[in-house]
Amino acid sequence: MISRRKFFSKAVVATGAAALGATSRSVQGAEPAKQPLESPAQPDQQDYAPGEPGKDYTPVITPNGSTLPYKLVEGIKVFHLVAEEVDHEFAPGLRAYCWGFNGQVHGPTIEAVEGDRVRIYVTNKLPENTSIHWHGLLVPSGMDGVAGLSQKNIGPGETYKYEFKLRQHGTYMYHSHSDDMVQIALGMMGMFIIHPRTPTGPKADRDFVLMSSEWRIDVGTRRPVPIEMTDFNVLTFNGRSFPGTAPLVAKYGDRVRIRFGNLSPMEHHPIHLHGFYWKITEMDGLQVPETAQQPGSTVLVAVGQTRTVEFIADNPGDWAMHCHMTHHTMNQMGHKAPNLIGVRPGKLDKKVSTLLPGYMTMGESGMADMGEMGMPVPRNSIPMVGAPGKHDYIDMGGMFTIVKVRENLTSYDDPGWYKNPPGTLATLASNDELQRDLGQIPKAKPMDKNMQMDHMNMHHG
Ligand SMILES: [Cu+2]
Repeated sequence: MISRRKFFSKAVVATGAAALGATSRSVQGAEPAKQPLESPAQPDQQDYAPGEPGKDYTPVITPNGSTLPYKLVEGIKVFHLVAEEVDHEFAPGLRAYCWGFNGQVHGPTIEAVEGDRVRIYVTNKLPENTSIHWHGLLVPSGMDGVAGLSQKNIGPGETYKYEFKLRQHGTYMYHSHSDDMVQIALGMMGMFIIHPRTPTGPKADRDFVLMSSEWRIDVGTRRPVPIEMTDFNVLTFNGRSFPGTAPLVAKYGDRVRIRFGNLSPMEHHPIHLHGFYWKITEMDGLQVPETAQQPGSTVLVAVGQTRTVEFIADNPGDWAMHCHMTHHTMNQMGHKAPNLIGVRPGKLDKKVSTLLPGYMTMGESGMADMGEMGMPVPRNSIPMVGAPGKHDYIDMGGMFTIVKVRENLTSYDDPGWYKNPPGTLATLASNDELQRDLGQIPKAKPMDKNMQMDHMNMHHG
């Protein structure tokens, strides 16, 4: 950070001076510093040439999204966000009228360089007031975007102008800060990436941006419910639910950076990656010193937080990356169904079907096959839907995507499914192998529904 660096160096000098005088002063007690500390919120006077993509930074990749273009006007980067209703597809089969920016849900990623001066016009095409907050950015108070507190509301049809200098670098966000509950539930948010003016550390070969959110969209309807507090049924990365999420493709050996942001209305998301360990290099946009970077394969991204991770793609394959809350890797489902695991439906289906043609008791032996059965679903809904995978049906949805790492890639287009080298794929065990290694062939009669009931009774009685 440009001005923070200055701030810290002066702070060190001040602390050193205080330490020298400490012996005499400690008797009388510490005196407050008389010289005001330089605040990082003071404007940085130094001028920088506008950072250029490809020269000053490698642009980020927003899967299923885009980067907001800018225009240079007298050395200032000029952006234009248009807040508007968008007919948005979450995954094939589910569309809803959301609120986003420039025809997209979420809004396009804003990308710039530390030291750049940006001017951002916000046009409001919504039927109500709005305003935009630059989440994590150090801006003058009047540019902070909290309607009523920092500025007037942007009325329907109006265009407001924000302008400030970027005096930090890292992963940030922007979102509506007027009628927040409604506008965030309807999707009014995006990522704001600021590249360092003087990069340090290894350069990322693949630099991805993933924003998490959650929605309540009742089956068969086309409007997210903004008053929902707990029962979200559509979970998204960059506004898309699996199988609508684009894979993150990397070459073997690439340094991969993923910048997670979470502006879900209510919930935190522990994002887990299979096949690799990463290090958390940034928290809320601030660089973590290398010696303090936490290693792991799951990162909790709380509402309002950003977390940036980096890893080397040294493990070829198709790797799941998803929120580890199991209800967050499901698509639309109600949570008011009775627990039918182990229940004997007996003749129930037949009896009910005389009243409700096509009725079927669901869930008595698990719920994994509901998507695969291709059961007729209400129009415009993706209840329990996953997608066909290479080996079988993938019965996950929601906040789920695939990291695809390949040797000998010629482009970063989706390379299709991974071809498992011989001997590296779990397969059905042969009788010879079982006899050799276990000394027996396990009796593998699946649990009968009636047996399952008796089994449960045995445990409880
Ligand atoms: Cu989650």
